[in-house]
Amino acid sequence: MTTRLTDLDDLPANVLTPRYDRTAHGTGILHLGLGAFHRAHQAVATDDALADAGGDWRILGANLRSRDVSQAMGEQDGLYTVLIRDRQDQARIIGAHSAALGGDPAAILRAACDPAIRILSLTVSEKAYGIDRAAMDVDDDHPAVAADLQRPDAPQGVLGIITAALSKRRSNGISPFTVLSCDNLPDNGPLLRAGVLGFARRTDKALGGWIEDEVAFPATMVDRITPATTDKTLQDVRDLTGRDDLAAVETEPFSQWVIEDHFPQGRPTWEAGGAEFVRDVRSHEAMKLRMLNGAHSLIAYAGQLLDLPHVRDAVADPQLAPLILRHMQAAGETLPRGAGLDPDRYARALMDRFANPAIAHQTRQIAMDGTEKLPQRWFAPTADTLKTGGDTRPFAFAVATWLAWLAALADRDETPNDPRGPALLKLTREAGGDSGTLAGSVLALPGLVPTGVTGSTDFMRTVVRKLTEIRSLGLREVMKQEAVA
Ligand code: CS2
Repeated sequence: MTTRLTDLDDLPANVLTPRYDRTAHGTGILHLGLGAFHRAHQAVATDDALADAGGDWRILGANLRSRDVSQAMGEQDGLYTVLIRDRQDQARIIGAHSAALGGDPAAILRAACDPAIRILSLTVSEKAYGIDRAAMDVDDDHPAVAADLQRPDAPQGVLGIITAALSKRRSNGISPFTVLSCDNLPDNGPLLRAGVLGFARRTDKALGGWIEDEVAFPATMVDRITPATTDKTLQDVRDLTGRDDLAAVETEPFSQWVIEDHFPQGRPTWEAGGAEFVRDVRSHEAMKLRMLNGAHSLIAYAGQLLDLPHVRDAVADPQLAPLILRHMQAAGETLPRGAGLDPDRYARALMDRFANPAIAHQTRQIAMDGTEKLPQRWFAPTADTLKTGGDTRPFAFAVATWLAWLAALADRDETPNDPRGPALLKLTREAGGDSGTLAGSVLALPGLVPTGVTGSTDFMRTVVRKLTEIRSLGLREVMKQEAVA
């Protein structure tokens, strides 16, 4: 029987372990969203920073609802393995977490009021924020926001907890923490700031003013492909480390973190883990969201329609691969010039990363939450392309794959895994087989597509034509035509 990972004693020599004395460092970060991505990304950079320059920067990891990971990490003294998938897998044990909380919002709020916490970072996924992005304000209809506005002193959601903690710190004369969103949202810092300010102003006007003056919300671009942990991850970790690890994650070798350098309460030396500190992350973020994530979403829906389970299968498909590249190029055209970006080189690097044979990244996983992801991945670059009179066909094709996937799910009576899933299913059913109605109604969902895009008859016509063709001829046939178009 294998023993559980609970300490760093007698691990095989080729397993990397923390290069610092864990007990010598206090906790300075509260992280919300203890998912695989956080464990494979920010926590690794923090582990490097602790080894590099020390400091009281260990992480208290927290999940708002689920208890599984926090329990597993609790049983493992906060330790877990990152399995870096490459030609040869490498196991690295991360020691950056001092403790983990799960499913206990009151305990999370208490922790957030602790003066030792100087950074509150987040990877909670796009849908958890509850921010109306068009209005740059809190979304009063978001379930967690609505509940927390009723009971602001017993918050359950992201905005409620951050605001309540800042309020307590203010009344107790404690400096605020820096709020660091690490989710794939455009302008994630300013966006979260707008959400917190909106929430605070609804409960306490003076608090809103204080947050506006005192609290930093640096923006970030985060990147590391991190497929969901599977039984194979756990088995491979067991084989490499000789330990059972219920919090193990697997990821690719590449990692990138670009951060706006605005941390009034200090920060770890994350540059030791490869982070780049810049004055403005927006161009990096646009490149990543539109090219990597944009192509990912195309791969997800096309892959689901073509029965390609993994990203690597999609880039190995001779008809789909050129369309993925075409999509990246079209997205690249929308990026600011003179910002030092090299979209062509980035596209080639992405194709290599996507092809990594050791990474089994499921198209099904990426297909989730389309209504939350597609505005920044597809619709913003479409709007920009329309403004400059560029070629929007790659985006229209991508949108048609999404709609065709929704139609395929409706045929099987399946609700899409999306916060607006029930509405999407209803609209798809109501449209019956009519592609025009389907495109018209889904793309008119509030806040999804800029009016400049839905208002373009040319773009909408192309979407409807592609959708009709995909439904009548099948995506494979349409891809052949697209390749020569
Ligand atoms: C993916 C991202 O699931 C998805 O939507 O596009 O999680 C992607 O793998 C990461 O952003 C890569 O950094």
